[in-house]
Amino acid sequence: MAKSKNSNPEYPVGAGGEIHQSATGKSDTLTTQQGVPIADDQNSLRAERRGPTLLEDQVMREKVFHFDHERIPERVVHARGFGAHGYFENYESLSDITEADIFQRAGEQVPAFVRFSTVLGNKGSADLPRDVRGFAVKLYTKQGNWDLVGNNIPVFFIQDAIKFPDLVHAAKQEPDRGFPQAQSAHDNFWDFVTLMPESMHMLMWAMSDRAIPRSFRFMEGFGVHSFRFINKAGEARFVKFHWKPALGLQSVVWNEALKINGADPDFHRRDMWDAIQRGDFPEWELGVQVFDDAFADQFEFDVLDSTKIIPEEQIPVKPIGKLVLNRVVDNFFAETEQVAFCTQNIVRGIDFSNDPLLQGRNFSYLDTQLKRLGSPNFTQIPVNAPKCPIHHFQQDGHMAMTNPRGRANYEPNSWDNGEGPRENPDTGFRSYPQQIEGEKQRVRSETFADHYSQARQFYISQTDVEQEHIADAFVFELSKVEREDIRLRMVSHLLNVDQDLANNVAQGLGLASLPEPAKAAIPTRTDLPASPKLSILLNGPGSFKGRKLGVLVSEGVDANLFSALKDAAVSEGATVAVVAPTVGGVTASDGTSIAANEKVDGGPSVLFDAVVVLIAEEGADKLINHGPARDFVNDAFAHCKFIGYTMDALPLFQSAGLESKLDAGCISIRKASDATDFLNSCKELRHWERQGSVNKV
Ligand code: HDD
Repeated sequence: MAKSKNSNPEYPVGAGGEIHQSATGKSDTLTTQQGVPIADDQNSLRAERRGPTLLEDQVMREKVFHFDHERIPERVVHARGFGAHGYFENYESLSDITEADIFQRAGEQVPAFVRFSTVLGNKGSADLPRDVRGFAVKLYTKQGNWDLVGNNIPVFFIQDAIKFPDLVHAAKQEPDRGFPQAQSAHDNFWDFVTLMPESMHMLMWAMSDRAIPRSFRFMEGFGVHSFRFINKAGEARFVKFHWKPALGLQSVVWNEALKINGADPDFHRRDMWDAIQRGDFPEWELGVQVFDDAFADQFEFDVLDSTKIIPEEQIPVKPIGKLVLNRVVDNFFAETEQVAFCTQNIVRGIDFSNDPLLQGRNFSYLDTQLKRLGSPNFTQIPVNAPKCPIHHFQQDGHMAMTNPRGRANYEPNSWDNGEGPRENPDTGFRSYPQQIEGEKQRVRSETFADHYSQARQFYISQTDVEQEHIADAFVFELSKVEREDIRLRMVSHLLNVDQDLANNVAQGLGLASLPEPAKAAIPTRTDLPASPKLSILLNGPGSFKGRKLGVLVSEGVDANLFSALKDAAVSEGATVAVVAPTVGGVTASDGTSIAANEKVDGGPSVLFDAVVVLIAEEGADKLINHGPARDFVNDAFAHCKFIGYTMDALPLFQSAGLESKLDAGCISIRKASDATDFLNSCKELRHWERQGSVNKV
């Protein structure tokens, strides 16, 4: 009797990415999609040497037909993204709190695929606008795929999914003109959010340095919502998920972000690609905040409200495993573009909470995948296919690749003697049987009504430097807003967050006077203590590992100093990029050639975490009055970077107007041991003491 089942087959050669590759490495003959060898791929078929092209030309028609259909709709949000493969490794059994298979055994690994993204920009936009970053993780567990579709910010703009289309419409390009794209600095965005006070907490995060990360490798990730963990005994607890980067958190400064977008619009994806290719595998720890209903009931805010966090000081984050990204994709479209995350993809031992944002997402993601990928069979695309056995009776539809054999395509049936796939209450997914009673109603719970207290808590948890960045970001964005009433409305909200912040923003906007504070449904609580874990700078890694040192060299550069610097950087786990007057590189003092990675105007200092200006007398002339070289040091200085320099570089600092300003973050490098001292200083990442003395950037 035929068994009726789908069983996750190995994808057949030809359906995946292997069509052009010869197993033997020798060149294969070019063929059509039908496998017909092609004799001439340069010329279409025509009647007579200079006559019209023939409709009959099946080779050209097939090629152009395929080309015409190469694009699928880009994601309506998070269109620009970058994915990579890796694995998740579980630290210890969590069987006491969840029966999710992935968390049962210490040291066990499951494959993972992660896609990072910006939210607002279209697919071809730059990597470094001020924006939230998506952090979507697909874990191919033995009990099915679990997608944790999060962001690098633990809260969200809205509380109810019904407002998501409004939020996204307001934030993306304005509908009449089609711009600005990839940024929130425009009227519609600020109009909407200032009319939605629930977005205040998220706005504080979005205006903080979190929204301009140095790279994906230096970001936290958050599941945002409260989920449920359920153990074998059926006991449920709430859980919030956190990803903590092994290399620590780091962001750029705003003026730097603006320049990076021009110098290298692919800054983040290149960084990820390069790190994985050189074996420096990006790593995060998965941490959980687990709490019971009793905690939820007495917590100051509603744990179902996605505009709120639970401070780590209140419920510590317990590390439970690590995520390592160790393989770039073979094909961007096949994997990164076609990967389909769905918040509804959870596994036994995990359940949703009643967060109305999450509940709405569960509808939206499945729906959007059908639109984007065009078929309910998108789970058969290799990157989306589970890596555990699958058995079901769903079949047919566009692009069905794995229709089962046999006669039975329904259940129950008598064709398989009861051996075909059947439900199993012992191992099957189960929902937490939460008691629900009450009236069906379209309301927002009053427990969601405090919109300012955690916004204030976030702000007071930041260092002075970070607070200044937040104020500057509000000023920048609101200065792009044409309508003054919208600017005023934002300041009226800020007055409910922090008076100094409101004053600073009002001053930055040149407002003649402060508006009245916005009417608050619930007055701001001032008793919530600062949560130091919310600051990036208070939690620095104390390491330069994974960072990039840019070394500007001239002809005749001191070979010893250069190799001392390189050695010091490498022993810190950093990489070095050589920037030279020409991409041909330079000849060092000992006659050896030093290859360049960048010509100076293609490798501005914004691309590096710290810089060294290793100029020798011989080659100084070429750089001292060279605009891009001046910008190199000027920007590094203005962005509070650590700068190493040789004495022969001083005329360049002079020509950049910096000679008299050199401070403790500018370190002279005369002998090899200075290189080590310099790299030690770089562990601080930025010389923030300088921020007050440089022009605002
Ligand atoms: Fe969403 C994509 C994260 C709210 C509807 N979302 C998307 C992606 C991420 C998030 C990371 C990109 C996935 C990928 O790389 O392919 N979204 C979030 C977070 C939210 C959130 C953290 C709030 C906590 N999203 C949200 C709501 C809705 C959506 C409330 C709809 C009601 N999101 C979508 C979507 C997208 C999406 C339209 C676009 C492309 C896709 O799903 O696959 O369905």
